[in-house]
Amino acid sequence: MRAVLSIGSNLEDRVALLDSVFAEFADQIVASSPVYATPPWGVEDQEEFLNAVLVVEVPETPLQLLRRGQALEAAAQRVRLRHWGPRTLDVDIVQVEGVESNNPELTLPHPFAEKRAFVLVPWLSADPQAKLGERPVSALIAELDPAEVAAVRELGRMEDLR
Ligand code: PH2
Ligand code: MG
Ligand code: MG
Repeated sequence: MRAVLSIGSNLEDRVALLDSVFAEFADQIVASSPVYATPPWGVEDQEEFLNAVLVVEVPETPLQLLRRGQALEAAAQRVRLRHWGPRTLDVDIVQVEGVESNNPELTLPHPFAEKRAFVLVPWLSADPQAKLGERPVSALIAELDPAEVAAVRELGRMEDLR
């Protein structure tokens, strides 16, 4: 199954925490974006995030993949301070090819993906042909506030930031 993961961190050693996800999926990564510095979205009075997107090919079901991401979050000692608030590590499943889900624990595609420059900009960089459902990610980016898109700043590839 092919899945798109959005990963983020705005607490502690952000590069190392994102890198724990790159390491977990090492031989299953089909494409990956650079790491981006991104202004906090939703709840704005918190530290800047680092974000990246991984396209992975894994044997699991979507819920099993969710558990794998949650195990990484737990290993990062993630604490849930508040909704959309600061976190050591967030591993979100943006899309699983061919899958729609209304499971409250795992809605697919991710309900906010199309509004978030910090997801779409890295995703397009990882996969220039990317589509969210039927819609090209490039078209979704064109509908966002250009200032939000411009504020998503490429830092470099994970292998150069380690
Ligand atoms: N995650 C959120 C809320 N806001 N903002 C940025 N820039 N990056 C994130 O990963 C992020 C966010 C909830 O998961
Ligand atoms: Mg999230
Ligand atoms: Mg999450």
